Amino acid sequence: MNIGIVCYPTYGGSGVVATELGQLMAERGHTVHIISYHLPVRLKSGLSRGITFHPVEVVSYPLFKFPPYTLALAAKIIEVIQKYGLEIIHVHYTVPHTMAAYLALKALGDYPAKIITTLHGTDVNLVGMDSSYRSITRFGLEISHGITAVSRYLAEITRQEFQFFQPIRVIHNFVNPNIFMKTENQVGRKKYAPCGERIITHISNFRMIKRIPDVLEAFQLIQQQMPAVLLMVGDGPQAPTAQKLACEMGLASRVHFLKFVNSVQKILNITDILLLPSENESFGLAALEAMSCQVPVVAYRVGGLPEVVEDGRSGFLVDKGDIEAMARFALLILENEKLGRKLGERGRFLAMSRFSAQSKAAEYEQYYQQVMQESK
Ligand code: GMT
Repeated sequence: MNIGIVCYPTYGGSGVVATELGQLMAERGHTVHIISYHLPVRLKSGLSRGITFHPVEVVSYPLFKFPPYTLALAAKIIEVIQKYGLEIIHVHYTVPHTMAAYLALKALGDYPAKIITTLHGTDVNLVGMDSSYRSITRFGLEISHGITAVSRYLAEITRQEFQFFQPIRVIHNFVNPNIFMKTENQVGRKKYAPCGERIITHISNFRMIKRIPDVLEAFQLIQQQMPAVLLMVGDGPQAPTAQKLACEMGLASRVHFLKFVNSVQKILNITDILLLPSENESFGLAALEAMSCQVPVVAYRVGGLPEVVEDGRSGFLVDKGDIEAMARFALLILENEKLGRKLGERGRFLAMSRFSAQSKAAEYEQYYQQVMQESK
């Protein structure tokens, strides 16, 4: 198949899922065209065979207070279709990717490629529900030839909130268990925990929805009971506030803000517990990557997280806002090596049996074929 993948290139999960799926499809013999405004982060190590990257260039002009990205993207999709004849345009994150793909097909006189939209979360349950985007998001759902959601929770919330009753196929996110696997990293451990401190990690795009202050507060309670350090991986709008807060809480020497790291798995390999106290999370890719590295997860019981983390078996889920419970469960794991090991092993088992990259790539491939056979 000739597949176009439209995505955001950033560190957020949707860009990671999109580009890793592109790589998997290319490995399976398909031709893949990735269309985005920058080279996606997980492609920076190099493009593999069968993948071409097409950058979207947005021309700015004094008249444009807001340069029209949707039009530039549609124009790029047109160009790629004219040159390579796409059969599937798989857009990740609805806004504005689905609308741009639709525009491109219309501009080419109803070109017969199929648009598949993968919903990732905030595209429908936050941005899409804002009154300024609601109607156009619903339109995007209606004109998609196929729709997938990364969790049952997200499919359900989309049906309810948009009163949208066409089929939504749930294909959970995935992890490559050969990359995200437990390996020794004594050097890393010594670097951040020279005196044998326990290592707590948080990984996110540091947006409000991630509730970064809750991470710091839970960590404060943990480190009052045992020597520990906190690794904050990622970057985003809340990072400066978090740094300031860590200082105000007297935690500056124990909290390391690592920003973006090239190899998340290396950090997970020195991590004892991953904390994920998000306000909402349609899936929680960071939790799955941790589980794949045998790291227990302590998170809020929100959104699609219960579909990823088995409460009591691969980590613990606590009520949203219950920072004390989060710290208590983290301490329970840290104080009980056997429990930590059991949770880690179960997480690895789940990652491999339910969320392996190869099985999800096969599901997407089968779904592409199904959508191509259906007429709409
Ligand atoms: O975080 C966002 O605002 C958007 C998006 C992204 O690009 O990272 O995140 C969502 O997609 C991920 C991949 O499917 C999911 O793992 C995240 O749970 C989801 N984020 C939210 O629902 C907040």
